[in-house]
Amino acid sequence: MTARLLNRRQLLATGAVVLVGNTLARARNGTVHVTIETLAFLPAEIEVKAGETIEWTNKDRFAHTATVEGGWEVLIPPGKVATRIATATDTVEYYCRFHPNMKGRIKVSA
Ligand SMILES: [Cu+2]
Repeated sequence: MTARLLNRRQLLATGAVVLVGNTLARARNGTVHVTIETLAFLPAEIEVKAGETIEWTNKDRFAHTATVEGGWEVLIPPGKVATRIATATDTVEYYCRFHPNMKGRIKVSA
C-alpha cells in the first residue's frame, strides 16, 4: 500500500510496481486493466475513481467472472475482454464464481 504515497516520478522510477502481480495498479486514460491468467487476477488489487473503467482481459481458455457477493457480476469469456464502470460504492472484494480461490479487490478513491 505504500505505492500510493509515491509521487508520479517515483512511481515511474520504480516501474516494477505495476508489473509485480499483487501491487496496486492505477488507471491510465480512465481505464485500469486486470489480466486474468492461470486462475489469477493480476494485479489482484486495483484502485480506481468512480466513473473510470475496469477492464478484465481473460487469457485463460475457460470463462471467469468478477463476482461481488450480493452485488454485481461480470462474465469474462475465454480470450475476451469485459468491462465495468466503477461506481462510488465499488470498494469491494470480488472473486470468480467458477473458481472461488480467485480473489481480487477494488478500491475506489476520491
Ligand atoms: Cu474463474
